[in-house]
Amino acid sequence: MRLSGYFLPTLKETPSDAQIASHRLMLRAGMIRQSSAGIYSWLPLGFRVLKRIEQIVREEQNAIGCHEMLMPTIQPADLWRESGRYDAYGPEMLRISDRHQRDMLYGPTNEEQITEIFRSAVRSYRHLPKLLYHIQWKFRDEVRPRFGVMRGREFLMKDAYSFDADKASARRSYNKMFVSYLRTFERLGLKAIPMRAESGPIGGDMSHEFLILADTGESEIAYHRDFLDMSLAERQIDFEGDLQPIVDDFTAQYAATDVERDPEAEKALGDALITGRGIEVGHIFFFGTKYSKSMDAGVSGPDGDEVFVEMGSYGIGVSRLVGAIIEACHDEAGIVWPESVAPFKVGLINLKVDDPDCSAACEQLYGSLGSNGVDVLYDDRSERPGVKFADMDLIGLPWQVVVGPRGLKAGVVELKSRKTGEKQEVGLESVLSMLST
Ligand code: 5CA
Repeated sequence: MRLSGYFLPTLKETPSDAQIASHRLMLRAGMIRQSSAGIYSWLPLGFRVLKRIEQIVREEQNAIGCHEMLMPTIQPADLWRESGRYDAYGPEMLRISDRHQRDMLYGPTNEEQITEIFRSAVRSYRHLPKLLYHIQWKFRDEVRPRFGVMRGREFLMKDAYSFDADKASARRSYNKMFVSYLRTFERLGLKAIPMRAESGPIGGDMSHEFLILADTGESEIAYHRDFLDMSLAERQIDFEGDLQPIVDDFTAQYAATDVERDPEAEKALGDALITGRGIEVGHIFFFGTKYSKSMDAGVSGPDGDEVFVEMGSYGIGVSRLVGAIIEACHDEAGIVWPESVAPFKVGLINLKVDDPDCSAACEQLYGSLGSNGVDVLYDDRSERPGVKFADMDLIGLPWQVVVGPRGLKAGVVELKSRKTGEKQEVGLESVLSMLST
């Protein structure tokens, strides 16, 4: 992408209404624009990151045999009357009526809708288990939308739903999702800790939240320090095998949020206890037959008797993750994207666009990196070097390649890692091979 023709409206001033770093940086880096409280437009740079995150989430859902579909944003109120949640949900639900005065709503989540689809299509335990998901916009009329996309009113969620014939099988579905979440967050470059959580308006008796550590997080958390060194790392995972040992590993130690915290258990931990704040990036629930009973979603069991299906639901805050990753990955100069979600891998800076040698070298690098499948943002604007450096640091691409007349005479360009700040002079050929891996 050539920056001269791109739409990247960066801001020099720090927006005064943005209270936390990620919100400020997303506005300054030209990633989002507010439309109204808690509702945002995604500009090209922000949209690229959103899509990268969405894709990682998608790949990890597909890897456990969860099938992607797409349900609408607008749902009929009658479905929610069946489960009893139309009244229970309260003012967070955006209620609308159509031209025939039919009550509709903008979905805050999709348990009712997926249960309706399931009950009309699956009649026998032989077709279970089933795992389905979609990545779709939600609306919750939050009392206090704040921190940009972190607590929006309109936000993008991946929500998955599991259907099983009995509790043991439902536990296997829950475990698949649990381990898949660990993998997803690791791929996103985040340290996410699974914590015992409250199930709130979704309901149910087993629930874990996945939180990343950040001082600006909205949840108060307490956990055993062992979590800091835990990861799946290179562990080979067989999703069709027994995942309970992995789930046990990650739930053996104390970790809880807000009301689930247990003062006794915390006292016993002594020095091993860490308390702080975190951002909830995922939440999984097992709620058994709560919706299948109220909505009459049954299948015939092995002995011919009708059984209500055991269900769970599993959310990831895709748009919240954009902010959460920035909270975890930034410095005073701007964002520092993990490579897995960066909008472009490389920022190519032409220090002197009116110098034919500089431009020729940049064009050549831009072309060859592109043909090697590397995403490059090429700063071909006629701006001062200081402006170019500052913008490139602000938008946080993992690698910067700086091409200037002096270096070129010696056949070298400068390669800078945004994360470490380390700079090295490298030949044109080697920079190509170094960045093409
Ligand atoms: N139906 C269940 C799971 S599919 C559900 O709705 N769970 S939830 O309420 O916990 O939301 C799932 C995830 O969406 C949360 O973990 C959080 O990361 C994200 N989320 C929730 N509310 C907001 C919001 N107002 N703004 C941005 N992200 C949000």
